[in-house]
Amino acid sequence: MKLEFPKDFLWGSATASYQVEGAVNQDGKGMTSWDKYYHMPNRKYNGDVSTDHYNRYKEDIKLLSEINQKTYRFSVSWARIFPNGSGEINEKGLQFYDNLVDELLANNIEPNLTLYHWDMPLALMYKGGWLNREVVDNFVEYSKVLFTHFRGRVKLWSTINEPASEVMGGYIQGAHPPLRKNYTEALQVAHHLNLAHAKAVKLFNEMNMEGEIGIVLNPIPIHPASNKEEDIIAAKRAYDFYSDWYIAPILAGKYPEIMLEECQKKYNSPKIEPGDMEILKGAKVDYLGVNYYMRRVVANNPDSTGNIDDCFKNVRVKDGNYTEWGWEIYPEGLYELLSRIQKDYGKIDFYITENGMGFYDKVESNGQVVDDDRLDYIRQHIIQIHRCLEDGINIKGYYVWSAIDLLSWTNGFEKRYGLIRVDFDTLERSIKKSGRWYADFIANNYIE
Ligand code: BGP
Repeated sequence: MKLEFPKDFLWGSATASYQVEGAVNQDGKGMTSWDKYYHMPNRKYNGDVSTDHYNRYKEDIKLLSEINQKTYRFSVSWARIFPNGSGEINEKGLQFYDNLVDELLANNIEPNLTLYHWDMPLALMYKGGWLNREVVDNFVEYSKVLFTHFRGRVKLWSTINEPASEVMGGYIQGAHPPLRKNYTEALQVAHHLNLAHAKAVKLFNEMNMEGEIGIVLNPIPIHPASNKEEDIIAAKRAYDFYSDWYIAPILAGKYPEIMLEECQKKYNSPKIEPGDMEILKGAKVDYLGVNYYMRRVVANNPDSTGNIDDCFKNVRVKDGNYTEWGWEIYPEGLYELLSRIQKDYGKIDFYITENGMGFYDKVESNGQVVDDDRLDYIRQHIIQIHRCLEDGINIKGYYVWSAIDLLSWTNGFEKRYGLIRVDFDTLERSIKKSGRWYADFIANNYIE
């Protein structure tokens, strides 16, 4: 059967500043939280050079054009614009993104700019990072500079990438900077991220910016491990914790009630100041960006310590299809997730802002990467997008993670995602089989 897609559907791919740019000390950039983190003892890799996209962006955009990308999602490094997080602007930093955006436009590739993809200026992290409410205003100041500068040239804007990961990684698991494990802080950080997002959206609207603004979330569809009531309850709580805690404030200006009550009782957090919920309610997004990688299957955890994310545990599915990194390949989850969001909150436009799978790529003797698994992963998810569209779920674009091989936050350079391969010894680029396949698919705009 031939599955056709709307003519104006935006097919593309994504990266993020710290993961591709390298050039960490070039042209006046300030230090970021990740620069500091990767230079702590016993770190095996860092983003000092990465793909050196900062100096090779022209070559990269040429390759993106060769594989027919209609859009490219990237993030701006806040510390390139404000080396100290706020105050004086670094013109050379702005110049880099000027060049990048102009080069994309010259190649007919629609830029999708994410304001914040985790690389917080170190100066702000020393002030307390997202735990400090003042940083919300610093974010708005930074957003204003970019809105003003790119008005008319950038039409697709995302405020923040995956607040959930920032909260979980940085403040619950202690695996990302600032390496905290504290629920009270985590919940407060989540609230501040929502405020920062909402205030930036408000500013965007007040400035009568052309185009669309949204946020990028990573909600996860959750399945109970069995039909037992305790597992069904566990799945519900897991969905609140991983997904709805972040969706509800964006789409409805509220927090899921049961979880909010529990958190305020247990952790005395988040502290919500008068007027905050009105700010969240007033920030209507033009779209919801969804990063989708996998589902979770959870069971009740009988050994729970009583913490909010401890009453359920992840379960590996028998006969499930897992990658080398233990991520379950479950394309139907994308359809299930978007259907659920639309059912809960009504009709909204979506972009799939990230979707892809990390593998140890094998390079053939002729230098080619024949990544049939990745190709199939992308294909299966595109089929689910078609299913959504047929069902009245309005997805306007899709971004493969990632455009080019890059640094994986906790897996370094071994876990590859790119449509374009990078040899990290020589920094040479080459298009993988998945990239060629995606290019043909985009040219045809249908799957058979
Ligand atoms: C998302 C992030 C991306 C990217 C991706 C893959 O959560 O937004 O930046 O890293 O996950 O994750 P990983 O590199 O850990 O496999």
